[in-house]
Amino acid sequence: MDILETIAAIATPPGPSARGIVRLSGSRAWPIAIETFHPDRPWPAPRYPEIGSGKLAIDGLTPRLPAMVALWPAPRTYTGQAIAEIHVVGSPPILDLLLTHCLTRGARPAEPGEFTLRGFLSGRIDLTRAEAVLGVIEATNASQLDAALQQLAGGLSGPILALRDRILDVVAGLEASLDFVDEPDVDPVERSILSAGLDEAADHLTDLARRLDDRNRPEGYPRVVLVGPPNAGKSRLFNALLGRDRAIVSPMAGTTRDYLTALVACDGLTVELVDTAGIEEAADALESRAQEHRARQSDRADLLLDCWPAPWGPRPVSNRDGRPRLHVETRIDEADRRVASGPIATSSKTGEGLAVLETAIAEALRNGDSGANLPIGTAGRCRGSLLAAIEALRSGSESIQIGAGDELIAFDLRLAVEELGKVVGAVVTDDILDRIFRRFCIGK
Ligand SMILES: Nc1nc2c(ncn2[C@@H]2O[C@H](COP(=O)(O)OP(=O)(O)OP(=O)(O)O)[C@@H](O)[C@H]2O)c(=O)[nH]1
Ligand SMILES: [Mg+2]
Repeated sequence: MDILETIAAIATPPGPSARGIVRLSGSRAWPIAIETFHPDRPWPAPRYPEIGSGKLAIDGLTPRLPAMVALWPAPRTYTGQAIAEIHVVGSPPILDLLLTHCLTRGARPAEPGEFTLRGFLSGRIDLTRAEAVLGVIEATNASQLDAALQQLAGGLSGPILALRDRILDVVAGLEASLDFVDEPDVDPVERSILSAGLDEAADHLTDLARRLDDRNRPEGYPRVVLVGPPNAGKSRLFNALLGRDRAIVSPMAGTTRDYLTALVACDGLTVELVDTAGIEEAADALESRAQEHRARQSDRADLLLDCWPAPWGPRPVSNRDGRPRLHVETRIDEADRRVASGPIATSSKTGEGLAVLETAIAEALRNGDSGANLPIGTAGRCRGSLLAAIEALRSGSESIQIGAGDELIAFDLRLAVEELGKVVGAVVTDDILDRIFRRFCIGK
């Protein structure tokens, strides 16, 4: 891939739309774009970002369609190179003609993510921001979009870069003292301060890694898991929230054995709803498998819906494990009288309370640690590096405490610096580049 070649791509999504855009980046971007249209007014190539309007003038297209050309000079652009955009009516055959026109005049088709890759290679954006761009494009709900936008604004790379800088300073200090063999190693007071600092940094990163773990699911939706005793009406509630009969419902206790998942929209938030087996003592191997499934699902839940049927009377006090949960009263149409306060009261038969439940789910998830959200791609890529950095920092701190020599400490810290560098993209391997940019769409 030669990044000095001029590239072109249709930058708007496939299919007809009100407006379509062909984007070009590289030294020939401006001349090629200017050639595609007759400006309404004489238009000398500008030195500042500028937009000109006119009529499209390309081979094979007789009607003179209105077009707009926008030009941005290098280097303060998304790619760091000269960029041009041609805006026309978003008709796929016209966009194809326009792109072909650009390709016959010296541009080549852009690879997926190549615009963003150029931005990264020219130092305009760091890797976590490139991923944030991807996160914005791929966001399927408001909270994912928030996370991506926050990262785009430097949410993740800022603090890690600062931490990495501080460790680099320490390494530089240690290595400088290595050059003076006569001088003693760092004195004991300084050592204990240093060791505490490293531990603190490791704690901070551990917290970050934990939050990454929470976010690192391929599908990326918050998981809402139905739990409760057998016959509580979990499966029927699952169906009711889903709007169709997926799960088997029966008056027999222990109906659900496997767990079922489905995507459900709750108040504008897409969640993965999970139906599980009722909580009970397992009498045989099959039941104990069902309980294992249930336990694993509730361990991975972002929110538990703890179901208890209203006709059964007051709910026994359950021991709380600190997980976010909503108490849901079920089957209230069968109860003689409504429980006065507390849980959300629902009936899957009449539909009562379902809207309230949906709003409560969305609210609980939105109030959860939203600040900790990270785009999913970043989470997956960074996890290994963060764990390696944490280990290196802890080992560095230990070396200090047992009075190891400066070289050893410096070695650990260098390792931490390198791993943190991978997270923010200061140290980049081909493997990382490939993993990130392969997921982009063409034109971005
Ligand atoms: N009247 C009424 N019956 C309900 C309601 N919800 C569930 N039921 C009935 O209660 C029984 C048990 O419902 P399920 O949804 O299978 O219960 P479950 O919690 O999934 O039970 P297990 O899978 O065995 O753990 C079935 O006969 C349902 O028809 C409700 O809101 N109103
Ligand atoms: Mg069930």
